[in-house]
Amino acid sequence: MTTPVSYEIEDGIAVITIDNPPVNALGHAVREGLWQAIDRFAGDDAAKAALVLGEGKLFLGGADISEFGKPPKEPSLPDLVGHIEAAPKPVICAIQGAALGGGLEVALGCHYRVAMPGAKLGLPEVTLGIIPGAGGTQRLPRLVGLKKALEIIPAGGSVAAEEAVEIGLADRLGEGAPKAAGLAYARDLVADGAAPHPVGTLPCPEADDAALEEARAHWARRNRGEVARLAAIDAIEAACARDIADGMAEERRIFQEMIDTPQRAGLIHAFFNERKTAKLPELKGVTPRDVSRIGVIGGGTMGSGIAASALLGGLDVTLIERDDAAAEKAQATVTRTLDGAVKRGKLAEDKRDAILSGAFRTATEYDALSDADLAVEAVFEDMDVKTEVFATLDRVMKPGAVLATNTSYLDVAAIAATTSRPADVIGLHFFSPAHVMKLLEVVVPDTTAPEVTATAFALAKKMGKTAVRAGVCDGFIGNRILSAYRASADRMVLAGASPYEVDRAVRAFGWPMGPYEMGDLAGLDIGYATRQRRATTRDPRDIVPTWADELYHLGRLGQKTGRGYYIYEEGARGGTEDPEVLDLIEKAREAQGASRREFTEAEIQRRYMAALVNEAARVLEEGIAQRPLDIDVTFLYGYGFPRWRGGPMHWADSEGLPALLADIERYAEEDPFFWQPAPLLKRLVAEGRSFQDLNDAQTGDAA
Ligand code: T1G
Repeated sequence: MTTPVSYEIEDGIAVITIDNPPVNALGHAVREGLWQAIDRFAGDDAAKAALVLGEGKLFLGGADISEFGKPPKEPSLPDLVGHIEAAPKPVICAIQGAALGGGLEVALGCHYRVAMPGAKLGLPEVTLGIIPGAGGTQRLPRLVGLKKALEIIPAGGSVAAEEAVEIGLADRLGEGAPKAAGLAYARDLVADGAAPHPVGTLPCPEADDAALEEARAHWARRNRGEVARLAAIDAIEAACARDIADGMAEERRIFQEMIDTPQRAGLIHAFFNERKTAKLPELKGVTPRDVSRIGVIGGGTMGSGIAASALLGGLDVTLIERDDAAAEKAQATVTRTLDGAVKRGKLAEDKRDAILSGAFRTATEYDALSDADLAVEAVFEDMDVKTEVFATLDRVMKPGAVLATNTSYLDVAAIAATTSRPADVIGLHFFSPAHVMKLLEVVVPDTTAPEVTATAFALAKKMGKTAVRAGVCDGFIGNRILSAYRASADRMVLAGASPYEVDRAVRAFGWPMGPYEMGDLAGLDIGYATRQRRATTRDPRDIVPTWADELYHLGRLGQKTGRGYYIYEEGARGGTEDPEVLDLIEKAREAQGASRREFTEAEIQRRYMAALVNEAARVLEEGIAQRPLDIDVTFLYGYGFPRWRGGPMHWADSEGLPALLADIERYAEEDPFFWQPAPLLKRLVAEGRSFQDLNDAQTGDAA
């Protein structure tokens, strides 16, 4: 097998090129090849300096994550970085695209660094539940100082090439191709008689206890429960008091601790699975249709958000509203969103102007969509309204155009059946705010053509969305499962828990907020409307949170009315508990003859998650989700499930399905209607299998 590391001499410079597609990950063969290339350079009198390059779109994508958890193979990455740093002659690297994690640590082992415009230099390790483990926590602070290192490393962040030069992380901003820029710099250094400049021997950064404590407090609050970010701060602190060898030893100790944590397993699970949702057997070899011009019907919150998200993804957008006033309102909303992107540095001003003057327009006539490749409607959630919109789209849009609905629960198959082209109809369920939330549920009726599904996934990628394939049912994957664990909360409240205890327990588990805070945020009228919609088909054995209906009738709709489950004072952060709500719930319990008991935080968490997993097993069984990983990614990207737990299905596996099933069977003794154990869960336990086994079985033959 050819080595992924080549060595050639050009004008007295040893050019060492790493070519390990797709991201030049520093797997064993690369580490071995790089080690040997440095040895060859050290003994090569024809080489006055060395230039390290990464072939392709980026320099180095970091350690090979797929090697984690496997027996390490020498040379280790920290040893390799030390080997580069110890070279007797200057080693330069030129960084294009990205130098991430171990990739940046290799660059820090080099004596000089050229950063090409557009490149990002970062240490994302904490997002994988580990810390930089090849000297990043020791060398970066020596180069850029403690404060800047505390900004970058615990955030898993990166800096652009220009900033890298400003802060001293890179020595020069390159021009043209990375190799030419690197060679030019190497020649200059040789001409100047520059000596090797080992970063590791630079003085320790000045300690600053206040900055360290501020960073610890920030990350403990912002990413509650995560350990790696705090561990990274400990490693950075070590750099302030120890020489490089001692500091590296401390970093290694902490790194090994993190490698063994369930959080590392969860975050790596998330990393690989978010890249698998688009790998569907049904799409193998299927070519998506080209989509560059889309229509959005409806300029309300969702429609404007979808339009803005598509514009930010480089698409041409025509937004249809019913009249000029509504169109102007939508125009203003989209403009405000793009202005926000400019303010946050996510969009250049001139790009915003070009979008607003060229790529975006509103219209009140559907004929404006005659050459659109795809249209997505985000009109009122009513089947008659949707049917009328689709009839018009069916009439005006060109053959081969995709007709999509953003409905969050209506039957997409039924909508498709009202058109002359059901094979071109699909569901694109965006989450609000659509220009922020990454999740997109691609809802696929049986009538949809595979290339239309492939087109939806290609559109999602263009829009920077993570798409998950969902089947047709009420609520698809996420909202259907949400309604189950939401109902488990109501059952606990009816049985004696306060909504405030439930919210606290759910937050302590790692969710961003509890179900009652979430209800107040979204508006309690939404829950009320859903209960009304389902009232005619509700099973008489089911419970009704009558207190929630009472809150609605009292006009207590949540944050938007200042009162819901909580009281929201003007300018106060969050809501305060309300004894009146507890009285109201007590009356509801009495009216339903419910007896009261205490709930511990652990039991609330367990029941909440058991309800989620039990319904998820049904969703899998029915094929609404094809793999457990699709459910994991749905909850990571659409519902704020704590990423360091990997996803609810990964959590269930780590808890053990037998214990989870035993709990559900015990709950079923008191409430057989709600706690019916899902047949798939029983089958997996009987067969000694896990949800991960289902993932492995499915993705084996994926695209
Ligand atoms: N190791 C192994 N596989 C990787 C990988 C990596 N580091 N990075 C990407 N892949 C795979 C990915 O799974 C996908 O596989 C394919 O490459 C294309 O990825 C000691 C220990 C570099 C910005 O965290 O951020 O260094 O699905 O679709 O959009 O301190 O990949 O095709 O089979 O994402 O062009 C630190 C992680 C590791 C960077 C490119 N490095 N990667 O984005 O491609 S820990 C990272 C990324 C570390 C040291 C520690 C992105 C990218 P498949 P992609 P992309």
